[in-house]
Amino acid sequence: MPLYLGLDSSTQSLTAIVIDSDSRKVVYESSLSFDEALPQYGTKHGVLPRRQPDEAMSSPVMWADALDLMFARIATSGIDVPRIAAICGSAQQHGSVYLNRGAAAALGTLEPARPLAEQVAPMLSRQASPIWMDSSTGAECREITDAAGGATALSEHTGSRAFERFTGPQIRKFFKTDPDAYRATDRIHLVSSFMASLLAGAHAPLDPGDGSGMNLMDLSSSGWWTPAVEATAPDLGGKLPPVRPAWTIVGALSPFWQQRHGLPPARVVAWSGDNPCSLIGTGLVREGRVAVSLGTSDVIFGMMAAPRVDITGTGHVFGAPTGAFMGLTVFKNGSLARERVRDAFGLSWAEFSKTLESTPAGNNGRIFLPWYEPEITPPVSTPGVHRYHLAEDDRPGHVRGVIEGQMMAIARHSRWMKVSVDTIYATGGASANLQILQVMADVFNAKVFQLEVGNSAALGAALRAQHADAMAAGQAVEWEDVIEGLVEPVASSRIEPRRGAPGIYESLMTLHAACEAHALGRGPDPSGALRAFAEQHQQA
Ligand code: ADP
Ligand code: XUL
Repeated sequence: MPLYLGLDSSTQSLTAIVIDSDSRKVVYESSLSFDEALPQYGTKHGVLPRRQPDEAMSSPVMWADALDLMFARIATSGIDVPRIAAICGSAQQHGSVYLNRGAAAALGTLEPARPLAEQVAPMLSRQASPIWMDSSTGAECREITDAAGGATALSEHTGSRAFERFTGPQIRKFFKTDPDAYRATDRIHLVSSFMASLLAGAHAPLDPGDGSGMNLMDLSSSGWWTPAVEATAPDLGGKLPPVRPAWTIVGALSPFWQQRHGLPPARVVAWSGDNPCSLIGTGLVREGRVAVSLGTSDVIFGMMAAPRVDITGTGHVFGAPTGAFMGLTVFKNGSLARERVRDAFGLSWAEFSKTLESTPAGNNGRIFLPWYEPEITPPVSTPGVHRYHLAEDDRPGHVRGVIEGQMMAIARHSRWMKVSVDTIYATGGASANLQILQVMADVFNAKVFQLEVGNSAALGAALRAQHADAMAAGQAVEWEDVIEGLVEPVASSRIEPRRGAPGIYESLMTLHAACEAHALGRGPDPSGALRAFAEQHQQA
């Protein structure tokens, strides 16, 4: 009766989920917020105080500290800890951790009597880690694109054109701004492989899912793509971890964890990114359906049997933990933008939801573009919110406007994935909000379900631990069997599009596209057309 532990080191928190593989139940779930549980690091929403508005850094020592705290909780949780057979993890994607030459030995000789954090700090050649919210590498993106043969070549090989948050451009910026520290770096990990290394007590490999968020990996071979590696920084090849299949066993849980927290020598499975893990945790192991994750970022993703790269340059193709591929499109102004609107009008989530419920589909032609931060999709480097036909003090107009604006952007900018969406699985913190999901159903003209286990990334990691454990034992294993019983949609949460609403959004989406074009300086002001739309659709 083995237990499997899945961890999710996300932007704002660390979550653990333990599943029982026989009863198909979650037997333990716990989450700790970095800002609240570890205030000494001074993060806000998991991000260190910003030196520049377009930079976003976090602390690898804090992530290690959180892991130490979480294992202490698990050890005293009352679950039958010796039954934990394998551990796998999920991490925010793209973030990079820079380790020095002493790290390899230090990882293997961690002292159980001392906290992990103080033993990790000396391993680093760079104290802070740039994370996915960073958008400061525009110059490096252009340099890499040119040197690697252009945007199309980069997309075709790595699955994405150059993106500011991707690890390659971030590594190049580090090399340019601090060449000595770059030279002193022996190994560059992603957050995922760094955390796996801490568990196994040795440098861990990357999996293709997280590896494809770097602008460095060749999708078809899951190996490093030499033109991109050479375009990024000198001697980079020797500093990158190897890429191995997602079900690779990295090692056993190291003596540090066994002695410090009384844990068994469980198998440690290669970690992956939160989106690849969520693909499993939402049960999308076949092509067709999509999931929308409303976390710190909003992400729409689905499985792809073969890589269909986005020629418009909006989305990404990543490796999937099944060995196939996944398509995804990422929006930076997700939960934090919703919070900005909620807070600007002094609302609770309950009041926010009530306002959403009492306002009409189409918002009487009021459109709000919530680019509080530089946006990933569409690319917006200078942040700023844009209001069309919307007064600054219009509370209901902003509440509905932010949600409709986000949902229409998600729907329009994911068309490149060529999935005809009839069912959406909603996950992430804001998927608890049924009124937000109603707007999603109306805009997409699709049924929306919540999932029984809301943290799909941590659940996906636990399911991946089970899969890899079976593979390591030489058992034939089907993904459908691995996910059985644990990725069920909550039947009572089924949300249908409301009559008449999808038609309204069909016409409003053209105007939403026109607002985006205008805000980005590429088209005329569509306010007149919005007034005409309002007259046609005016509701109380
Ligand atoms: P991540 O995994 O990216 O760190 P989560 O998926 O845990 O983030 O989501 C956290 C976010 O969920 C919070 O920032 C908060 O804005 C949002 N959230 C939580 N409850 C609600 C709610 N009832 N309505 C809308 N948003 C919510
Ligand atoms: C994916 C992305 C985010 C992060 C943080 O490309 O940037 O979804 O993984 O969750």
